[in-house]
Amino acid sequence: MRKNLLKRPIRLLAFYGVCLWACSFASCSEDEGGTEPYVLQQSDITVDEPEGGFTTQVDQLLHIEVSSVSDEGVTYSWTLDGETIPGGKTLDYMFSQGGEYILTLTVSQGSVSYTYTFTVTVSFGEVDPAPESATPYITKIFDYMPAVGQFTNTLPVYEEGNTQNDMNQKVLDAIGHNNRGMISLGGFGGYVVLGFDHTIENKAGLRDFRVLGNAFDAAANPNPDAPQGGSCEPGVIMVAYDKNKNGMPDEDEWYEIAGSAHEDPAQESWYQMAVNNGNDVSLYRNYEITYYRPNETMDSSLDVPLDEYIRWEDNQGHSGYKVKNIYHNQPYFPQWYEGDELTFRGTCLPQNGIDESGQGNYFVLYKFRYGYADNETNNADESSIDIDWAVNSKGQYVSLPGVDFIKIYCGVNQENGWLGECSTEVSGVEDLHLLGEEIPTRE
Ligand SMILES: [Ca+2]
Ligand SMILES: [Ca+2]
Ligand SMILES: [Ca+2]
Repeated sequence: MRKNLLKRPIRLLAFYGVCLWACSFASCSEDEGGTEPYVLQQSDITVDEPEGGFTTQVDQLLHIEVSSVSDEGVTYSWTLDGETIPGGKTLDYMFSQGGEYILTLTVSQGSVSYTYTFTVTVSFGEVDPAPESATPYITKIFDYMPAVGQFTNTLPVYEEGNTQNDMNQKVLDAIGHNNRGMISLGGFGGYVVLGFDHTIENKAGLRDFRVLGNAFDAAANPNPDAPQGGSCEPGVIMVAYDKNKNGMPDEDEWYEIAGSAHEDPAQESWYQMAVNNGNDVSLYRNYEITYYRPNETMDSSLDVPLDEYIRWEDNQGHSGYKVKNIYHNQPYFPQWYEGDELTFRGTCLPQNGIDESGQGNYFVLYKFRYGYADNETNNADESSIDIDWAVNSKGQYVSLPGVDFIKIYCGVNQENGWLGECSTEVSGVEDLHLLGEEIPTRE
């Protein structure tokens, strides 16, 4: 109590002091009985925007200063792609991802408010040249987690007690350094994250790297009019440029290669055939699937085929079971993973498998036009990728200067009878520039 009583006169004195100070330095219009109070006009606000909009680089500050006729009762606020960001009459903002952004300034005075819209293009710096010692092949495996599949725990082989690190090493032994072994990613979402001893440069007009798989064309498709297909088990490819140079792929460094179905699934030559076959031909951009660990009795059961083996649910309201087939008897759930549920996220591609025999004995997995792993034979140009096809989460091309890390995940959720689930295989990745191969990009 006593404290408050003492404080009040001091506060009042301070208040009058500020008023006296303010009136002696600023124009006190009421005292002078002169000018009208300031009213904000749209044209009173100016921002010096370069022709073509603002440009900046990732992880560098974009600095914008607003000029005004008066700031009397005026407030400034900003949004980026519709989300509020901090800032006032000056804006300092750092973008972590490349792309095009819509920046909006709102200037308000009481109930009056005006908006001003700008574009910002965020690009990347220059890439470091590859050192003399650089090899064109995979030198690091950061992570490997296959989804449920008939080759899971066998490609590579899981042995009792193996850890995640052990499995990563086995993957490197298989597909690193031009060893050209083979790993399977299992069903939808199963992935591998790999790296190199240098940055794969994005050369203009050229494809930059090739992903090796085991796709092949059908030798005896009973459907004579069918387009190219056979065993095409497309993996979606993600790429990361190590912009912060920490030698690791960080969350905000990833972009997805927009393959042909990303562009338009209906353009695939087999699209109508797949529709007629009852396939789900949608492309789901934020697909999520969860696989549930089966009980041990099922894992060890020799009573195959086991139709209700591993339950899955997705975020599109679908669910089902992965089948244990008669050819592969090991557990199909990754054995070094400790949880009871395994969730994967990504872009889910149209189902491309069709039983062309009509009796369940000749499945053809049709070929997407471009931009995926394990979708085209290894010697065909379409097994190679132009880094310029990388897009951000808004689907905008981001013009990466190069790529340090690649993630490949199985892109289709489909069971194909006796053939089993669609599962991407990977046997290597090659830097085309270090190999001296010049493959033009698509028109
Ligand atoms: Ca390129
Ligand atoms: Ca990084
Ligand atoms: Ca394959």
